[in-house]
Formats: sequence, C-alpha cells, structure tokens
Amino acid sequence: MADPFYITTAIAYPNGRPHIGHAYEAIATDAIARFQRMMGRDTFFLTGTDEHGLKMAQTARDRGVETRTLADEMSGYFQEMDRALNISFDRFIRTTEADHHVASQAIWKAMEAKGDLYLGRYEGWYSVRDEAFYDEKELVEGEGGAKLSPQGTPVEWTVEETWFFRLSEYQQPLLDHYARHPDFIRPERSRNEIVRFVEGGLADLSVSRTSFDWGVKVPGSEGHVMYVWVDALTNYLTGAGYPEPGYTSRWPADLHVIGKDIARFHAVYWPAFLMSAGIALPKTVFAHGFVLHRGEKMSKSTGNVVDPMELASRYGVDALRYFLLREVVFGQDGSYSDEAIVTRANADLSNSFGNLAQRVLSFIAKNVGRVPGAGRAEPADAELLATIAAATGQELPAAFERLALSEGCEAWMRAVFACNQYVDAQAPWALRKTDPERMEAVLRTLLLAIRDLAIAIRPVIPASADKLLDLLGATGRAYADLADRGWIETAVLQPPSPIFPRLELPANETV
Ligand code: ME8
Repeated sequence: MADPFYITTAIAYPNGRPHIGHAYEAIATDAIARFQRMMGRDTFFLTGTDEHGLKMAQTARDRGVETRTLADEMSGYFQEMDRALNISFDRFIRTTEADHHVASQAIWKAMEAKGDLYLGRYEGWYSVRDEAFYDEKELVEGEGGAKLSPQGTPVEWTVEETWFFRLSEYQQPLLDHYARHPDFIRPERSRNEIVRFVEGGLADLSVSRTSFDWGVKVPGSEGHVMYVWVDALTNYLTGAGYPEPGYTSRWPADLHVIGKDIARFHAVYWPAFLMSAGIALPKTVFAHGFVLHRGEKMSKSTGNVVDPMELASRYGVDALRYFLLREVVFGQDGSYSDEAIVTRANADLSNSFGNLAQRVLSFIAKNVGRVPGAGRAEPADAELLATIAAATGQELPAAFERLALSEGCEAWMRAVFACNQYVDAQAPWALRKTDPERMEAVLRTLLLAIRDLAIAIRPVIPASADKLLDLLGATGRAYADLADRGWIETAVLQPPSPIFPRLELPANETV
C-alpha cells in the first residue's frame, strides 16, 4: 500500500456565500493534495461545511428560513465553488450528516469516560460571529465603549447550565507536545502565538449549549447540544471513518490547512480533545494568512467582497489559482486586485510559459510536421535539460514538500526563463535553412523541457497543464515520470492551440 496522506481544509460556515478567503484555502489545499498524489502518496482530501451553531441559527432566523434550508442552499454554493475551481476533494463533508453525529457523540463519550467533562454553570462573554467565549481580559473596547472580542466582533454576556471540558488539565501536556513536535503548529509566527497563549494558563471550556437546539445532541443529557467547535473539529475524524476501528488507516491527519484566525481552536482545543479521548494527534496544523483586497480586509460595508467564481470566470480558473499561489506567500497575508491578477498571469503564464509552448509547437507544426528527430546535439541541450530537471524534479518538489508554495512556483518560473533564453540563443528559425539537423535537436530538447515544466506545475494549474500535455501526446503525469524521456519516441503531436490567453482588465476597472 502506498504511503497514506490525509489533508483537510477548515470547514466553512455556510451562513453566506463563499468569498475569496474560502477560495484561497481550497486552492492552496488542493495544490498540496494534487502534489502529494503526483508524488505517489495515497492521498485523501477532505473539505466541507460547518453547519451547526448559533451563527447559523441566527442567520436563518434573520432571513426567515429554516436553519436546514439555509445550510442546504449555502452548502450547495460551496460545493459549486469547489467544482468550478477544480478542487480535487475526496469527500465534501456536511456536519449535518448522520455519520458525523455518530463520530461527535463517540468522541464526547470518550472524553466523558476519561473524566474530563463535568456539568456546571457558565457565565461569560460569547461572540456569535466567532462562535467563541472570551475572558474579560481579552476584550477590547469598540466605538462608544462597546465590548468587542479580540477579533473585533460583538460579544454578549451569556449565562447557562453547561458541560465543561477540563482544558486546564492539558496545559502541560500541550506544551510538552509543542516542544517535542516543532512541526505541530506552523508557521513559526502561529506557533509562537499559541505557545504564549497556553503558557498564560488555560481555563476549562464550556462545551455545550441549552439555549438552542441546532447542533449535535449531547449523549445522555437532555436539552444540551454540543458547542459547535467540538462537533466542527471532529469532522476531521468523521472523514477518516471514526469511530469504526479502520479509521486509523487514514488517521492521524498529516495536515490541517486553516486560516490564522482559527489557530487556537486547532492547536489548543483540538489536540486537548484528542488527548482526552485517547486518539492520536494530527501531524501538522498550518495556519495560512488572510487574503486582502488591495491591502484591506473584505467587508460587506466597504462593498469589496468579491465572488471568487466571478474572478474565475473573468480571468480563468488557472490564472486565479496561479496568481494566489505565486503571489500570496503561504503562511503570510497577501493582497489581490484585478490588475495584480492580470499582470501576474500575463507575465508568467501568457508571455513566458504559454508563449514558449505556443512558439515551439506552432514552429514544429509548420516546419517539421512530426516529433523532431535527435538531430545533432550540442552541450547547450544537455545543460538546459539539467537545469529543467533540477527545477522540476528537485527544487519545486522540495519547496512544495515544505509548503513553500510560492517558492516552488518561482523555481518553476526560473526554469521557464532558462528555456526562453535557450530558444533565443539557439534561434531554431534561423537554423531551418542553414542547419536542419541542429534545428531538430533544438526543437526536440524544447519538447522534452516543456513536457517536464507542464508536469511539474500540474498541482497549481491542473487543467492547463493537462491540456498542454495532451498537445504534446505525453501520457505520464506524475513526478516519477520526469525521469523517463522515452515518452518522446512514441509521442504524437496534436495541432497546437493557445492555452493561456492574454488577459485584459475589464473596461470599467480603474487602475
Ligand atoms: O472559521 N483570507 O469558518 P469560516 C484567507 N467554520 N482565509 C480566510 C479569509 C480571508 N480573507 N477569511 C476566512 C470557520 N478565511 C469555521 C472553521 S474548522 C473545524 C471550522 C478562512 O467560514 C478561515 O481562516 O469563517 C478558515 O480557515 C476558513 O476560511 C473558513 O472560515
């Protein structure tokens, strides 16, 4: 059996339509999942929607619809977005599904059996927007002296009977785990934040609610539903098949990809729940940054909330995917705008890689009409192929393995530049009359190089890379295939057609 790799996104609240942040997380996780599959790992990719909790119940009430109706409609938009963006998930989980309720109740019972759950009374500050409780000392002051959560959202004083989880017992075990597993929380900034937070001491956590019933029922405790984060985090176990004994063939997860705002839930609460239930901990929680619009946070009030599907249909799915992965350093905040997408996609995809492929393929179609023969080799050919092999077989995979996605794209782009320099230096169009044998060697070298460049970048721009590989008649699509140049012996070239159209800004876009 191939080495398993289990990767997840956060599950989104379907209380509204997906935004660019959701698209970014899905795309980045998808690129990693595709990369691991292409490295030969038996990959399982889980994504979905987080449908319980007060926020969902309140949004539905405000809109005058049943909560389930809201969840069904909005979850549908997330699934539609994933399909449109070519997200290769293996399961789209909805927390309203029956097997997820079973898993959530099973982990609850395991935590209860450990003695970590007790009934008490909760009085505290709750933010519906964040679905989180805060200590008085964490609150900040908003306009007119209003109390706000550290994320700037309104909080309400809440009093109710509740089950508590003995989070306080897990301070030392968590700190020990962080110390022994430096890769448990990445990047470094999130890790430091979490360690500081846990060192500051942990209060027991309220893990059930009685004021509403939209959630997973607490086993054996009439009137209580689980705090939405208990059930939400458990989705990762449901996806592995927990509590069926076979779940350990997938679990523990290799990588939870999440946004930096929810690092605490994933790096403090989640490992504590798992330790309590006697379940292995995920290997890595990676907190990516926020995608901002022209450097500003999206908000409905400033009207800069952009529908990612709109961007994808305007510029193309792969242009959007490439832009986000190349331009936003994974783990840091990044910014996007229409100009930035157009500029980056044109520079790298249309003018550099696309132009290279188009130039070479149409020149061959016009002047050779078949796969060029071996011709007369010169040292420059082997040099170029060595540069390409290093970038596609070593630099890009090593960067992707470290989750340095933009660095991987940069290494790839340098190799594309090397190819373009080679074309200019060898000038095959000039050789056509003077030295056709040499021309064939140059063109054949370029076909070999372009095919390797297309394979290497597949995780980022899967549809375009595959289209190009089809034009080349190249069947191998995995990193292991890079080592084999024999494909060219039997390849049949297809009539060339441009793959990366030059993008233009919409007419009404201000620069
Ligand atoms: O937090 N840029 O759901 P959510 C990048 N249901 N990422 C962003 C972003 C932005 N502008 N805005 C949000 C939840 N995100 C919970 C998760 S997991 C068991 C439960 C990210 O719909 C955010 O950080 O508010 C999170 O990882 C994901 O989008 C879903 O956010």
